[in-house]
Amino acid sequence: MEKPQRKKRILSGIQPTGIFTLGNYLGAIRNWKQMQEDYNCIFFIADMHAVTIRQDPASFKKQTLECFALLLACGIDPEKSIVFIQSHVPSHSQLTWLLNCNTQFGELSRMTQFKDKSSRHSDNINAGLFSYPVLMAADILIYSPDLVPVGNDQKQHIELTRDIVNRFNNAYGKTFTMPDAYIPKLTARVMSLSDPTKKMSKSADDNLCIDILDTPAQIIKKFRRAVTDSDSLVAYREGKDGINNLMSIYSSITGKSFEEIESEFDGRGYGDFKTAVGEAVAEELAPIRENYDRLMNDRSYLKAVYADGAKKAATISSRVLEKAYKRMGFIPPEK
Ligand code: ATP
Ligand code: LTN
Repeated sequence: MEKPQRKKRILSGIQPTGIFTLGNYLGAIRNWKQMQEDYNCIFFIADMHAVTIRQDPASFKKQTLECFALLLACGIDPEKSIVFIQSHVPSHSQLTWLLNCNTQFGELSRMTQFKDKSSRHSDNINAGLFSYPVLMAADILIYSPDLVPVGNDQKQHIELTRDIVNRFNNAYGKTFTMPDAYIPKLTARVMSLSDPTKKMSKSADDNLCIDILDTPAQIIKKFRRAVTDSDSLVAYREGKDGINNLMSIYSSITGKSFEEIESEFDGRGYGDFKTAVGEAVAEELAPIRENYDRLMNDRSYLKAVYADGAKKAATISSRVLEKAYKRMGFIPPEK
């Protein structure tokens, strides 16, 4: 008889730096939801990553809980997946130190996210911001996942994680398994509606950013104001960044191909198209708002879910952590 294949393990995280955007949803969370059916999944709120940018303690605390509830509201199901808050599982920080000592200054200096964030926050270029990718490598490696679903912007960090695996395993013997990035094609990058050359980002100051808790009227209004080019052809072409972005969003929500969208809006101009995209997005997001309101009214349920998630995550992660300490030659504590 054939041996049943082990389900592959998936791991990913998201920062509680604001209410999730349509970019987070289409680029990440919606795919996570689907993956729960075929993989063993581990998802967490990356609160320790969020403090690499200065956070106001009261709003950070509030936002972390809101983001946790939002993950569940988007369909991440604690019966199927392990869901927790990163700072509740100390092995993440413990492994980070070991990996910090096995990562080079030069390679961290080349990270584009560091360059970008340090120029945007030049008053607070802290050591945590610099070693952000090392914490991310630790998040990944303590769970030995097969795949790490992320948007395109995180690809460089996964490549660094892979380099760390090679270096560590060569120096100390096989300790970590090699993870692979898993990047969805169509919505790897949802662009900003006010500047379609920049990615839609929850921490950017962008009044057309679509929050997944926006009301249908707010969503439609923002799409109607989306920046496009000056002709009127709904078609996916080089140089039409705004329209290309709207087409990708519409396609990923409705499942229609670019050709189908082009013929649907043939001769109808941008106004109709923008409204249609806004309506499709509003309809997709409406149930999430309802779930979210319900969950936020049940704090004790939320607490029970994150406590259970952290317990399971701690059990899995302690094995790899102990192995890493041992391989590097630390004396194990007496039990
Ligand atoms: P911040 O603005 O705080 O840097 P962010 O909005 O970029 O945050 P993250 O928490 O860094 O979001 O990312 C969570 C997940 O969402 C990641 O997998 C990331 O690649 C994905 N993601 C973020 N923005 C987009 C986007 N515009 N399009 C597609 N995927 C995205
Ligand atoms: N850095 C990621 C969030 C994140 C993550 C991770 C994603 C933190 N740790 C581990 C995948 C695996 C981001 O900003 N999107």
